[in-house]
Amino acid sequence: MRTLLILLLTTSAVFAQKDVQTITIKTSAVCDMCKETIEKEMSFTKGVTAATLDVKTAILTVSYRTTRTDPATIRKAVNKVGYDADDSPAEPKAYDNLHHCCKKESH
Ligand SMILES: [Cu+2]
Repeated sequence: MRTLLILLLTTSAVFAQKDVQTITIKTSAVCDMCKETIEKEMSFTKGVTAATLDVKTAILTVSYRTTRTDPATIRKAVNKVGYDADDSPAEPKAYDNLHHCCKKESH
């Protein structure tokens, strides 16, 4: 009986992990402020379980629940705060509102 219970718990843990995917997205972030903006937005994005942006490479690593969201939606969320995400361009209005040091043209 006990063995069965452990087996059941182990199986559900595997299923839970299967549900989570990790992707990397190339963004147009340039500084720590961008990092903060994007990571904060990711923390509010439905289905995202973890997000880290590497400022040096501008690569955002996102873990998300496949049952709740998808890469296209995550890229859109990045675009919404003013940054490019892979081939998906930043929303012009959001980009205009970025701090001048966060604009890719200033670098
Ligand atoms: Cu910035």
